[in-house]
Amino acid sequence: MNILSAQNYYSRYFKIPFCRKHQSKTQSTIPGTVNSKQNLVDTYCFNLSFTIFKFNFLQITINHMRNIAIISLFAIAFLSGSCNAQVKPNDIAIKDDVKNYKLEIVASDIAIPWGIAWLPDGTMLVTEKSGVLYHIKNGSKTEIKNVPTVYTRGQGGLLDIVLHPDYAKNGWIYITYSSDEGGGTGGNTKLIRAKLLDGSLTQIESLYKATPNTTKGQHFGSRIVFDNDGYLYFSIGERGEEFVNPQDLKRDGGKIYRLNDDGSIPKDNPFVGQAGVKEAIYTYGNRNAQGIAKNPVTGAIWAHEHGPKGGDEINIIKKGANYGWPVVTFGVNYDGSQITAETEKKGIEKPIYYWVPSIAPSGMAFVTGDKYPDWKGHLLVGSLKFQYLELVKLKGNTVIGRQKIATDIGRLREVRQGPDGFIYMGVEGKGIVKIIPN
Ligand SMILES: [Ca+2]
Repeated sequence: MNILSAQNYYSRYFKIPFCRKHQSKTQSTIPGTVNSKQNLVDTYCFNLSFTIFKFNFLQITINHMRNIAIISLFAIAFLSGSCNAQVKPNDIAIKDDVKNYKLEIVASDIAIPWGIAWLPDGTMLVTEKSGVLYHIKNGSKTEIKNVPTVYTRGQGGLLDIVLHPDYAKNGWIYITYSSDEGGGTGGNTKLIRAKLLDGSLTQIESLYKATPNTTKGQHFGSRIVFDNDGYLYFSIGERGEEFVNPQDLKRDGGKIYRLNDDGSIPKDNPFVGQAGVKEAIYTYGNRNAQGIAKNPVTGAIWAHEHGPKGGDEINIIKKGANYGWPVVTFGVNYDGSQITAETEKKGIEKPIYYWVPSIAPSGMAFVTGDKYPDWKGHLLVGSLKFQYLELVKLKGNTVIGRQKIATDIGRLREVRQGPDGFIYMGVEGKGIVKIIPN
């Protein structure tokens, strides 16, 4: 390990204020942002390291020098203050699990249960990321046939599933997945609708396919929700191209889209009529939304999104709004380097809440009904990283409390309230877990 690689190594774990302040802010293609790939630690940091390097070299052998240099760099990091942990000022402390419930596995052995939807007979449809759509009845799983082939790479695969609000009348089921359809190698997120007949998907209609295909494995989204007026919203992440996609309305990715239920574009979508834009876009600057839900009180669409390191957000989705990625963020790059110094900017919608450190949110549900009196009217968000369900307590549109539920359950991918009023979680490696209050 040489000095520079040691420096990179410890910078993953430690932030050094005097280094960060002197980072050379090479401008990216987007005004007001810094291209993370071009972040350069300035000569002040390097010279300091190099001085230690020389000092060591004069006194010890080359073998020892390498080790001492690394130790010295860690010592600098330590002496420069305990500035390594990301801290959110005045954050709402998360309360411990009260455990006034039991957990019951209602469908077991599902690797990555991505989305859950209930048929009118109370049985469940569950997407498994690798491309299997399960029909679950009384705990037993049957694979639905004729599911489109998914492009499984990285975070891509078979994603969300939602029934049409008038499913009982029209039978439409909506599914998002990553698809290699169209030109170019790789894949991108696609939305279809289909009907279910004799255990098989039929009448499959393609409603939207993001372009271009890419072999990048990041940030496909995706979640689907209908609002009270019958419009369909779905998310596509920025596909690992943060400086290319989310702020460009002519490109897919880093957006939340709004369509009519047949895939046509609503005439009042915010960017309709603008030359070259993707007219299905409803909001932009969204990094990677893997939780969307309709607020049962206001009817508004809420979404959370993965931030970079720190800075996962909850946003209320407003027509035509820019949610800022990567122009503003509360997070930093995974290596600790700065993306932008800005956390807010005129014309950019602020999150109603953000998490530092990131919880890696997936799945989102509002609690209604009377099964869980303490949770009613509040929001549930799954955490992949910390492996619990977070109860986000609300007063109107303001977050006023946080509480852990199902602590240490595993990577929590999906949470929905079933038509029976119970909360169901999709947990990686476990399956579908029901929360039964005591
Ligand atoms: Ca934002």
